[in-house]
Amino acid sequence: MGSEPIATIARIEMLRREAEVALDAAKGDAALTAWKGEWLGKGGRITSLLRSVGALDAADRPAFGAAVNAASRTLEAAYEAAASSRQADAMASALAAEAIDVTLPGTPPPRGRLHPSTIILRRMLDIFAEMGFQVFLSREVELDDVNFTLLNHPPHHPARDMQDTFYIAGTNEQVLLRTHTSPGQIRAMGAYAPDPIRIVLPGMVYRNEKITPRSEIQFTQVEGLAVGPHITMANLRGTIDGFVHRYYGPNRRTRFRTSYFPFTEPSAEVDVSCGLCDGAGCRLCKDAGWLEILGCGMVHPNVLANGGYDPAVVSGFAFGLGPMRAQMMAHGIDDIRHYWGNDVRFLEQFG
Ligand code: FA5
Repeated sequence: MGSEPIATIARIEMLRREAEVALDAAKGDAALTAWKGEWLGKGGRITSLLRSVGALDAADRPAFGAAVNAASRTLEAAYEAAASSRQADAMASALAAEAIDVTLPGTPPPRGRLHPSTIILRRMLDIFAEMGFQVFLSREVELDDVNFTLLNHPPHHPARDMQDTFYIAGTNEQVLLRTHTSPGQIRAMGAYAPDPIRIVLPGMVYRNEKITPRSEIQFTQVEGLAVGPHITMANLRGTIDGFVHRYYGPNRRTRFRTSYFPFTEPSAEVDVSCGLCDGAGCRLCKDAGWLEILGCGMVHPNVLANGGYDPAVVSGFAFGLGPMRAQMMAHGIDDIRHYWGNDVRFLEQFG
């Protein structure tokens, strides 16, 4: 009778060793879970040994039970050790796989830049600042009176048709989007009179006209205005030449052609010699040898009076430039619609 439990206890030992060998071979979470079910689960091979305890002599039962429990605890501990080493391995390989090298250069986000129309405006303002002109900002939504009447366009005067106008609805055509920066002359005179003025006035203007490769309905202008005693056409010419030589280069020539603007008398349009052919005629200047860059003139006495000055005491000159057209010439931009087209392939080429 005494030999049976010993043989049975030896069997427990054998099973335990078999289980340990199987545990060694169990690689990965699924194999470990399967091992636990096979050996230590409810119907597992070690656990079910306890069921055979009833077949033993009562005297042998405690030793047998204790041996099964001891084997079970040993295997449980071995399992825990294997499972936690498996977890540590999994963690280590996950960390290795997801490791980030913080010393690698990052992917830079695309940088914003100034719009070409802003770049050219600022460049021109820099030049005029160098020549002693201050910047004066005026409103884009204007009174018809200031945009036209005070600039010497009487009501119904045909000169009003030179600039097609966007009126603000419901204002009986009394309020509009300024068609040029010249109404800023009236605003500046109102702010400065009777003191002398030397300003440039940049900004957006609007015209209700057909959009073509050369003409937009929204574009920028830079207005210049000087008012004071003894200001002459020679001062205007010197200022324009000073600007042209700084902006286009010292070898470029200017040409004044008589013109008409209601708010200047006399009036002129200024051409600059073509930078590509130097006056000989080419594709850029359409064989003219010259490129038109601005309108200008001596401020009309009526306008000086409307601005609060005495035209018997002071005189003035004014000019109006189109920076976008100047930039188009300089960069060979063949279509003004690129400016507001929002195509980054165009915009990225500037700045
Ligand atoms: C004027 O607007 C006058 N106020 C200029 C002026 C000021 C004259 C002070 C005398 C004294 P004009 O309509 O020519 O003039 O426009 C001036 C410049 O704006 C043009 O030389 C051109 O470069 C630009 N421009 C005119 N119309 C357009 C347009 N539709 N699209 C883009 N640029 C334009």
